[in-house]
Amino acid sequence: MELNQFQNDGVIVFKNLIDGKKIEVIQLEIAKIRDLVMKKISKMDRPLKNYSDIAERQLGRLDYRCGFTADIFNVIAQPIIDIVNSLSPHVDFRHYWGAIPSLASSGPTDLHRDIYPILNTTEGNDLDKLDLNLPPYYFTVLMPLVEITKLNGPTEFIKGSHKKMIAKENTERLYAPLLSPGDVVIFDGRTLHRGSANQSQDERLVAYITFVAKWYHDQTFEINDYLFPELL
Ligand SMILES: O=C(O)CCC(=O)C(=O)O
Repeated sequence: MELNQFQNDGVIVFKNLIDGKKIEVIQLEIAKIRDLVMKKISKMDRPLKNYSDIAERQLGRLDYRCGFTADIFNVIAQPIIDIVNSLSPHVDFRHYWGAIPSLASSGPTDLHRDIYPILNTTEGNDLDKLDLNLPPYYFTVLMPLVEITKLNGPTEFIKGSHKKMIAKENTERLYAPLLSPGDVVIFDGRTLHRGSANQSQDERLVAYITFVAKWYHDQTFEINDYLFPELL
């Protein structure tokens, strides 16, 4: 059932997958990382340029991938690793953690896929047949650490777009699940999605795990320019 839904939509929500105690522990751990990050970047030019361990997609929409070393991150990842393996049993994955806080009043991101076309034969968000014929080889797993409401900016998805070479934003209905801490969203990296604007007065904090096939060249770490080498 879950497998069917995921294959059709390219995105699936698991309600209450992580218990409240564990959520509290990662909230505390990420707050420690956040303090270090905010202290350092408050003295820098913004939006930040792209580093291997931190990016600012636009002013106030950060993405950091450093400091996730506490054991709780392994504990929480384990059941998710099992789900990912069941969704794509023929692919061998590695994974890494990150967090995407969008600060109060930050704008939306562009609609995008998390993967690039393997053969580099298409432009923009378009994919080639080859990209669609592969089994899922890239998953993004979102874990909200605050309530996600219409106001603070749910992630919006075009269901089924992971199976389309060309998917036009304005012809499709966007799916924007409202979520609570403990819920988990898993989507195929080919699924078109975007972060919507945070129109609230509070930070919208979402942790994530990226799962990539071991053969996939993830360009995230290619830059080899770390702002927080001490958190590696
Ligand atoms: O911030 C969001 O809701 C979107 C996150 C996103 O675009 C991504 O994980 O690639």
